[in-house]
Amino acid sequence: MQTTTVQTQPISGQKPGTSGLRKKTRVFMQPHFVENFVQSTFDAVDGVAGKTLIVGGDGRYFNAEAIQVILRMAAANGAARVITGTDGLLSTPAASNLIRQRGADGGLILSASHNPGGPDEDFGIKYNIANGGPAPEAITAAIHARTEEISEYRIVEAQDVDLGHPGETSLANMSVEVVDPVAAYAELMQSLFDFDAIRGLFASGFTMRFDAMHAVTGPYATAILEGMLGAPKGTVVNGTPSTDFGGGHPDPNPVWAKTLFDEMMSDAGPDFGAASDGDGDRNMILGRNAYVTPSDSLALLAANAHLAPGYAKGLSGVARSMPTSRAADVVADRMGIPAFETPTGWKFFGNLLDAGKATLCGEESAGTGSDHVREKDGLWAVLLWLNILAVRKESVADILAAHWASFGRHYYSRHDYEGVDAAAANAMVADLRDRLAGLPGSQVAGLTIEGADDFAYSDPVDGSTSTGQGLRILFEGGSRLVIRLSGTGTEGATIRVYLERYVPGPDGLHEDPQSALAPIIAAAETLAGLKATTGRDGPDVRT
Ligand code: G16
Repeated sequence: MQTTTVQTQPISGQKPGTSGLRKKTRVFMQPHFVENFVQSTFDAVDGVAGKTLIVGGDGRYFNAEAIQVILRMAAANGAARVITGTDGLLSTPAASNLIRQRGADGGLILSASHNPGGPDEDFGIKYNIANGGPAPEAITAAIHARTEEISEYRIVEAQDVDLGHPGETSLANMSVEVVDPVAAYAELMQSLFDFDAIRGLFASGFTMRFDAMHAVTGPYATAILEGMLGAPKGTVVNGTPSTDFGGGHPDPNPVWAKTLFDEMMSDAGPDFGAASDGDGDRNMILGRNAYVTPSDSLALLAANAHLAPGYAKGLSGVARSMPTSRAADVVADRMGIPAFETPTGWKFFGNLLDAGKATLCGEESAGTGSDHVREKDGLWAVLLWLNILAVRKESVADILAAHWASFGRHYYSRHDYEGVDAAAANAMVADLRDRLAGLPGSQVAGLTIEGADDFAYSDPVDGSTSTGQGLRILFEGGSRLVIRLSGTGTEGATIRVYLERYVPGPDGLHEDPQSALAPIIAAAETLAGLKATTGRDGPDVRT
């Protein structure tokens, strides 16, 4: 088998964002695009000679072709072994687990997460390090630097490797191992949760709907919920992964999982509802007539995790991304454990988890996870909720109400303005940033501003710093407004406006969130001029 060294030139626009490199699929399909990025990644981690890599993706359009390229390049660069799932499928948390469990040196995950898939939609590649987590900024910066100077890549000339069945083959001198994508992950879940108790819950007639959104969690959810836990057939819907996610937008929120949401908001709905995203790391949690915001879910899981065997000894700490509501901080404070506030991006949790400083992590963007892997994990969150429901034997709505009564409620919503002209969005953020220092003490929309800054983070483990992570405006009484630009969009800019209002209770805990947040929404408009910048009357998506 012949190894070819192909001459190439740098291709602009290969800078990884919040979570790896995400672009339109057709951009990835350009000649040399995948090859340049993969070779740059290999070069940035001192090569892959003799190393073991995990490679897998969420099955979206171009996944199969990109994996074959990666296999041929890994072989040409001297990798010893690549492990992948059947048909190249691996959910992001399952890939993280395999990296850790198999002692791999790293992995490449092919996904654009919750973004739609297809030839005219989105694709992505992300490198994860040996702890199973997304590469930290130092490595993504090195990858980017390498993409700007690359002059050649190595690839073997070979037929496609058959990835259709578990087993082992070789490609040049490299072993290619295909594994059942679900088995090791299901075993890990069984080690964390009381499967007998959850089986008992389903046996008692408890009903659930899991919307896999035609994405990668379908096989995982079907095997675990229906196969191992005895949930009735049909509990999992849209469970067969398709390359374009059934033409949908695999983002588990009330907008994109509307069918599930509407079913759960009716008196005839099941007891429990959940959904996961394209690559299986995000989740949405619902009860009958109850929507649990991701921020509330993190707080609630932190307060109740000890009910699951894997967390019975308690939590070392809780971490959340800065824009995530501070509901988890209130729980951590009551529990006497530390609460960490990191920039947006799961990669910032890695050091805290490795150092044992945090056990649970979560983000407003529908991600929750723990130290069992180094990615957020959609199905894990669903199983922890099921374990809690099996022990507490209360409805989701009652558990939520009891939580607010005990800790107070952080009303929360995120308003997204998508596909905005990037120059206009950047100018708006720059202008507000320039005015931050003068804001404290002033009044806006009837609220008094207590503090304002551009969030910067200093990692307590390795001392690395990250600046410019989002504009924070804190109001008297515990309300908050955060504005930042998304790092995962593929077209123009997405402005994210995060709105939070704390009500300690006992009164005012059951208002409509958009009404409860009206003063903060008005303050955002006055401070940032969103209508003028976007030319729109309101956000495109409210979650
Ligand atoms: C990624 C990151 C998350 C982040 C989210 C949104 O999630 O892993 O940490 O919260 O993007 O980021 P942004 O606000 O910059 O768009 P995923 O599920 O897309 O991999």
